[in-house]
Amino acid sequence: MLRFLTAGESHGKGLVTIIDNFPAGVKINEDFINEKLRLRQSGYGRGARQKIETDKIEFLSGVRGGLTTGSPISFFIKNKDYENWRDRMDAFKPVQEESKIHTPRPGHADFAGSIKFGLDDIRNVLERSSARETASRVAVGAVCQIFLKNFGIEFASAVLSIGGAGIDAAQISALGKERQAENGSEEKAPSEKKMPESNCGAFFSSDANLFDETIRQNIENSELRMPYPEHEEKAKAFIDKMKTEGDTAGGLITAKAKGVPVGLGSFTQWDEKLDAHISMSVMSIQAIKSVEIGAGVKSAYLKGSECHDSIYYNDNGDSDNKEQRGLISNQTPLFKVGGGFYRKTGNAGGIEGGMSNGEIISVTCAMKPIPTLMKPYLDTVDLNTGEAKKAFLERSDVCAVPAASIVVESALAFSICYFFLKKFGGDGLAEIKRNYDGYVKK
Ligand code: EPS
Repeated sequence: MLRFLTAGESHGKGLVTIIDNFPAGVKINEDFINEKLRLRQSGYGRGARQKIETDKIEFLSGVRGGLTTGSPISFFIKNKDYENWRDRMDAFKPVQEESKIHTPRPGHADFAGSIKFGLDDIRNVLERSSARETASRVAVGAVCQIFLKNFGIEFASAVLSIGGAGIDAAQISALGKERQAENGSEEKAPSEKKMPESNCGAFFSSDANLFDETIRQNIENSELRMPYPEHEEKAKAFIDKMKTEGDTAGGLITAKAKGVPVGLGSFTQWDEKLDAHISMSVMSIQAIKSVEIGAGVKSAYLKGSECHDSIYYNDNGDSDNKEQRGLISNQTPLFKVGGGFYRKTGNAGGIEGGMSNGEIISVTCAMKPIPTLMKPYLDTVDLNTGEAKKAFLERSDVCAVPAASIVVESALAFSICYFFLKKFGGDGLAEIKRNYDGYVKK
């Protein structure tokens, strides 16, 4: 079973990660991993900390001569900022009373974490609960992506909106109104607001094909990792406004996987379901508050006849559309299992009955605004005295939604890799390739 563990504090020496049960013989591309780490550090609205750090992976074990050995992979990502925190983060120096924090920030792990562990300094909680840990997860996801590339599986992610600026939320309310009108409970919504019939996204999502070259370039060139440049200005203006006001911004993120063969995950047990695993991977990312697969919440508003993705078959296997939908990878001419079968819509998000169905896997999630604010807006209480206080102010980001999109993509890659290895087994790449070929080829 593929698994990983992370350790490390935000202002400690660095992050340590162990990946266990990763197959041997996989060629590791350090540049690919470091590029993902760089992307996670970037984005409009990031704070001063990212000017200090230049995250780079340092393998400690499990990779030799550029190839994985099958032994546990461990790696280190250094915190350069540790130099500025040496005294406060030292393993043995006594913690100064006056440096201790007793006022939990609402929305952070501070409150429950301090009470749960019986800690009299919130720093012990915030250091570990910090989203700094996501650097580890991005590196894990990048290693998984490197492996899955051998089977033509690709990943993409984007930011759909920030503070409501971006993909229009009116779509869903219009659909809801239309349904109410049909039920006789409300006036009919204007017809121009009707939802598109086929929709590959969730609640607020769009049909954006993140694997389309133009969209891919747009995301790459966007400081917010947004697929449509016209949304960027409004979103940036919102971030600027939040910065001026000492406030923070959240947003919506989507991540997709293309080329995933039919049958990853299983319908046979609740904890074997691919969508359940993806949801846990994504929901466990700091500040994520919702996870949707495919049409997600929107499914509640669709009729059965509109919601489910009809099944089609094309015998010759080389239809243009099939390439687009990810049924055929560059390396595998035709997936016999799932191969000629295709859908025209993606409301299931590529998962039915907890299993991949050969379509693009699509996940959308909401990130809340970061709970560390630059102005004392939020009320809190001193944990020692019960006294009413304002939440403490600490350097942070105004918006980390673009960074989080890379983390979500990585979380998705881990879940897909987990089930891929479960299905195709094997300790080394060559063995896994044989298993895979036996399943997908004629
Ligand atoms: C974070 C607060 C900020 C972020 C940090 C997460 O750090 P600092 O307190 O040093 O300014 O920059 O994220 C990272 C360091 C990172 O690499 O993503 C928090 O409180 O969660």
